[in-house]
Amino acid sequence: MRTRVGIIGGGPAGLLLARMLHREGIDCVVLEARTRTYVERRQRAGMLEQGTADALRACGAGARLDAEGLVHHGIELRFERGRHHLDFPALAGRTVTIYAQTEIVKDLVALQLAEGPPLLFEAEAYAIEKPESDAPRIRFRHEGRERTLDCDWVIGCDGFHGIARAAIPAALRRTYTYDFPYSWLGILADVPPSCEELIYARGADGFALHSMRSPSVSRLYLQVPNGTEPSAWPDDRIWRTLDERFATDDGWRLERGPITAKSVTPMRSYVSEPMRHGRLLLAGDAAHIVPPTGAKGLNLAVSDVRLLARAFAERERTGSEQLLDSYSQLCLERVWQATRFSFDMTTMLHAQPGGGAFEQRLQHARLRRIADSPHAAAELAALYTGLPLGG
Ligand code: RFL
Ligand code: PHB
Repeated sequence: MRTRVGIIGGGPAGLLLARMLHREGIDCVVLEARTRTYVERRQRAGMLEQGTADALRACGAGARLDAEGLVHHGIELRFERGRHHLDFPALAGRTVTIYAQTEIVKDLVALQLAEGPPLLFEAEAYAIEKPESDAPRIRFRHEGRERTLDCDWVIGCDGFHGIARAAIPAALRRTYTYDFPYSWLGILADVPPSCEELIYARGADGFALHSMRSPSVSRLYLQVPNGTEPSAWPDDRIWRTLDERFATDDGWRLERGPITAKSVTPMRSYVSEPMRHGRLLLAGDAAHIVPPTGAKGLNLAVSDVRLLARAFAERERTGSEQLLDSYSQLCLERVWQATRFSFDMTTMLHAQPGGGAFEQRLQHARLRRIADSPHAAAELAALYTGLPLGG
């Protein structure tokens, strides 16, 4: 097999890039290790920056997003039993949209299977050869056979556990990692959300987040210790802990319903530099991970591929590789801003295990500053709703 751009990974980054390249008339192929059912069911992100929603619309994947996505004008910060609303249009001139990553993946898969370019499921890449040459090659397994895909360019959109990052020689790579000393227990529940906007709560003994998937499905998260097994959290314990962490003095109530999914996610920051080696470029979780408190992971993946698609389109039209040459640097500037923001949100809202009264007073001072100062609130709103693309 041969193509111009070989894309490893059919998550949101790989699928959106394929769609954007296809619309520019640039030939590409997507290899996805898992089945279609698996990638369409993987429960993950839900909060889209305006730029992310606009990018999906611009490539023809906006119909269901516009019909079913929930436009949010702010978030609520909850601490010391009080509620503080942040008004995003007033503070940052932008809104955000709640639309599940599973739905984005379904929309992009359906478009790609209907209109191309080729998307192979159960096609696992196991080697990238000669990335520094003009003719890199991907080796992969598909339908019990070992096959090759010859490319002009290889894009690693294969997530944190993929193979692409390791195809950059270790001597040329720098990685930066921070593991937070807590995890999130996430649930889906068949109950209408108890709020109109997302609630980020610093409860007395830890963090809780109230998000949603639709007018009838709630998505909730709880801070739990690292190494927690979901089975240690029967439904009743989850609801009781959520009640405690969201408790206010004005009698707000969390509605309960049947829990349909439960999983634990560790909280990690990770950045691998550079994001390009010869004709291999990385995008999304393959190059960087942020803790979900800032809701930035999917949005960063989409920003990467928007820049990539723009760079390939420029090369196609003018022959210039200037944007491709600055791709890694442009992405990493944004990635570090998001890493910093996600770190600040995470450390401001979670209980530090073994943390003393001093740390807790500092957290409350940070939260209080955001609640009281329009400048501090505007800074949070600008970063949460998304920085402009640049480039
Ligand atoms: P993905 O989604 O991991 O997709 C990578 C794909 O590559 C495939 N693959 C391979 N294919 C072929 N050959 C190989 N050798 C391969 N190795 C791997 C995999 O099967 C997979 O299909 O990465 P991508 O596309 O970069 O997308 C990144 C996002 O998925 C991720 O950043 C977000 O989900 C993070 N995230 C959130 N981001 C947000 O912007 N807003 C949020 O509200 C938000 N909430 C979250 C989140 C992540 C969470 N978890 C579970 C980590 C909430 C949670 C709980
Ligand atoms: C989600 O809806 O899954 C979600 C929303 C906001 C976050 C993290 C996760 O910060």
